[in-house]
Amino acid sequence: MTETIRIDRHPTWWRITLDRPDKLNAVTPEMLTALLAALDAAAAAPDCRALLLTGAGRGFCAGQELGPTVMPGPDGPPDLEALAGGFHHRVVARLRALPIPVVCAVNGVAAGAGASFALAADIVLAARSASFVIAFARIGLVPDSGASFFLPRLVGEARARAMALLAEPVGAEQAEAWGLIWRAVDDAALAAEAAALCERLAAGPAGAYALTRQAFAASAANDLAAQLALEARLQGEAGRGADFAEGVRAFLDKRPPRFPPRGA
Ligand code: T3D
Repeated sequence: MTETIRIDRHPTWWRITLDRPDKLNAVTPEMLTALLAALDAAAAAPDCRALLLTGAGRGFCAGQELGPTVMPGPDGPPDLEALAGGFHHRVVARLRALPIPVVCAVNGVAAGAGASFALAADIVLAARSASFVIAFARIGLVPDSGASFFLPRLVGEARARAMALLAEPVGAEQAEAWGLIWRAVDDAALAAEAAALCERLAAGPAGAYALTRQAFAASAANDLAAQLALEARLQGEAGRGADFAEGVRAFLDKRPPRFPPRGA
């Protein structure tokens, strides 16, 4: 079987690279199956305290492969509901449910579901030459893989709707200015900056990070009262955790904290 993703296991964090560079890493069911398995493995590996998602070659990910999977067959048109639900949307849900921080290094164009995958990360860095194309309308589809969820929350309705309806590329610097991503960086610096970010996150409070992700996940649906109640519950849990004990001890000792392993 052709490898469609690469996994680099660093001592405290993993990098997953989408690896079909000749097709700008357009995704296939085979590739998304491999990606789902890699995400599960990262979630289960206690040493993996941060995850980096990036692409090989000059693109990050050109979305669904426009090929046999989405062409009409002898039985009629493709079942895109099943394709989205069975693959793309499971990836987005899994990325959001991971107990570790996710960094995305967008090394080139991120189009369609590729843009959605990037926006599902906690922290998105992009090379200055990279762009985001909400490409679905170009081929007569609707934004999916979370695009219609992430975009209005990140950049507001006006920009989200124009991005989806016009499907024009938005460059990395514009994306940063709009709040679509965390930061645009020089192309040559992207890999090193993303690695440094993962090293830093991997040295952070893993338990508190997992709870923080839970808080953000819930905030999209909660009103303020519900979110305050959730924060109180999560803070109670954090307060009983080893991260907090070490964080306070380190502060009082005037030294950097040495946070315990995941799950401690
Ligand atoms: O059920 C469901 O959920 C359905 C799935 C929906 C999710 C989606 O993602 S729908 C959106 C699918 N993606 C697209 O529509 C984007 C298609 N690609 C493009 O528009 C352009 O390639 C880009 C804007 C991304 C980049 O343009 P450019 O000029 O830099 O590169 P290029 O020359 O167009 O592409 C380079 C190669 O990659 C080329 O192959 P070749 O001719 O050199 O052999 C091109 O065909 C290939 N490629 C790019 N994107 C795809 C692709 N091949 C298959 N599928 C692609 N999506």
